Amino acid sequence: MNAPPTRPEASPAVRLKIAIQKSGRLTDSSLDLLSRCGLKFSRGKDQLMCYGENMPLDVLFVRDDDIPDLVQEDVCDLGLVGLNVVEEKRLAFQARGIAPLFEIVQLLDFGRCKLCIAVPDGFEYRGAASLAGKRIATTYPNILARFLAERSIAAEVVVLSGSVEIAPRLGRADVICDLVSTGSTLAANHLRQVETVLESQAALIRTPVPIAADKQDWTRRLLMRIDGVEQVKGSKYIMLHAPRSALAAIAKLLPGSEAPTVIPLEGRGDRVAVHAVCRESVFWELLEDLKGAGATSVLVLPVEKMLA
Ligand code: PRT
Ligand code: ZN
Repeated sequence: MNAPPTRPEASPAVRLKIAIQKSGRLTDSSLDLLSRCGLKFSRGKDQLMCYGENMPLDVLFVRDDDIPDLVQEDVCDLGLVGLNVVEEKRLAFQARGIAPLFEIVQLLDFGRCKLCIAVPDGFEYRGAASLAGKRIATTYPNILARFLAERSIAAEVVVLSGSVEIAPRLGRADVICDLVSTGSTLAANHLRQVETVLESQAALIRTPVPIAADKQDWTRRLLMRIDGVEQVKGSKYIMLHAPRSALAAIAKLLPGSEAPTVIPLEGRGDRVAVHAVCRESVFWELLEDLKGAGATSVLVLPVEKMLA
């Protein structure tokens, strides 16, 4: 059992608040990101808020749809949420004449999916014009309305709160507009994807209102750490030995690396050690190519943190 949370010294007013999804597809990756930023906190099972033990940062666990509103209302300074939710909320606020008070700081490397239009097997689809006059079920009415308006298509948007994929079978809609990742839900419901309305992934959002002066230092530090964690995702540190004459060929092979570090090897004037951070995946084929170019003792290590 987790120990009860203790509130660290800073007063509530100077503690940063970040909202993340309580329980869902974004939860584990959001918690992983925060812990890789160095945050330590204990989370009870049904707790809605956890106090950071080593930073003046508190985490609010909420439904993902509420995250932009919490930033809008200044309850939270930051949030981790899907672009699909951010965009839908932004358009909804705009439609009501309210200025959205949340902005994207950076996209994050998780929660990837697409908001797609899918039609039942057998539906004759000849481009977006085929949607004219149809009933389209979705939980994203504002994003869908923008897609239709941009193409001057008049269709009926049927707003559902869930189980969108069964709407055509129930006779509630002709086609659907829903999130897709692997596509297996569409296939299981005899639907096929015909349009991508929005490409989505998780995003870090913040209020555009200047954050209180006494919170700014930690905001800056946290945003820098999040950026540092995101930058090293997938990055590898490669170390190898090589003949000096093969350096140019080896540098060319190292994917997405900045100028590698070259270190002379003691007592071996003709050979050097090469160290490089590669920002792309490192496959076995690359190691074989490096070996072919003259490299030996090739080591590939994960990169845990990086501060540019
Ligand atoms: O309770 P709460 O409101 O917080 O959760 P939720 O049910 O609204 O959200 P959740 O946990 O399902 O998704 C949270 C976020 O994850 C979404 O807003 C997206 O940004 C992102 N995401 C990534 C997805 C998917 N992939 C996804 N596949 N969200 C939903 N789905 C659903 C989709 O709606 C469909 O029902 O998964 C099904 C399709 O999946 P595939 O793999 O069969 O294509
Ligand atoms: Zn939700």
